[in-house]
Amino acid sequence: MQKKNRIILALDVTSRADAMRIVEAVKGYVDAIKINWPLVLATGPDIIREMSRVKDVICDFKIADIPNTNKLIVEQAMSRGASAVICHGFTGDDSVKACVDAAKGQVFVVTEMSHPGGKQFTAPVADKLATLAKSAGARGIVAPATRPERIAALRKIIGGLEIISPGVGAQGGKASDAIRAGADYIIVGRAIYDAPDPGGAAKALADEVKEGM
Ligand code: O7M
Repeated sequence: MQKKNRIILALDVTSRADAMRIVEAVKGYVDAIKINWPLVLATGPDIIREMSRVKDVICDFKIADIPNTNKLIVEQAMSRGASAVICHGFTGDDSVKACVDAAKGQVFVVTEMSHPGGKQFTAPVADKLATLAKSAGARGIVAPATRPERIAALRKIIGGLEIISPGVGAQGGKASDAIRAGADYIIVGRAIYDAPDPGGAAKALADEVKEGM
């Protein structure tokens, strides 16, 4: 994934037409497309291949199962052209390792989640989840743009691993704050795809990211 604009588009729309329209409008301003269940369930798994022809695709299936099931899910995603996958870490090191092996290291592990409820169960164990991501050989972690101070704290634990950070815009986080705190990429959905001018919104965020650097 090219580190140019440092924006990952969260393409949480539910039709192929909307997906194509948004991607066409913003492809010059984002480095990757994150695909989650809403788009895959609405359009079918071949959307992964289709989007991978335009940009690197991160499959955000928040994989959280026993090692064998995790491996099967990751293999399906990677065989359709995904460049990376996202898994949960609370399942334990064997389950995360199964993802890492199946994705040849291209795994991001969720730590503290960005929404208010993320404070309830994920925040108290986020440091341990980050440590696990590192020891399992993951590529990076997911950390909250809604709490930039947590990005900075988690950065100290993971060293040179990558941080991708959701929560900018609709959830209240600021792109420049997340980047300044140590995020490599911000993940943005509604602030781009719900904007009247998605291309303009993505460009404005790309400009704001530069401010944070
Ligand atoms: O910008 P939004 O709020 O419209 O979308 C944010 C995206 O990031 C959406 O796809 C969420 O599923 C995802 N996300 C979070 O919002 N918070 C988290 O803590 C973790 C994720 C995520 O990407 O996990 C991998």
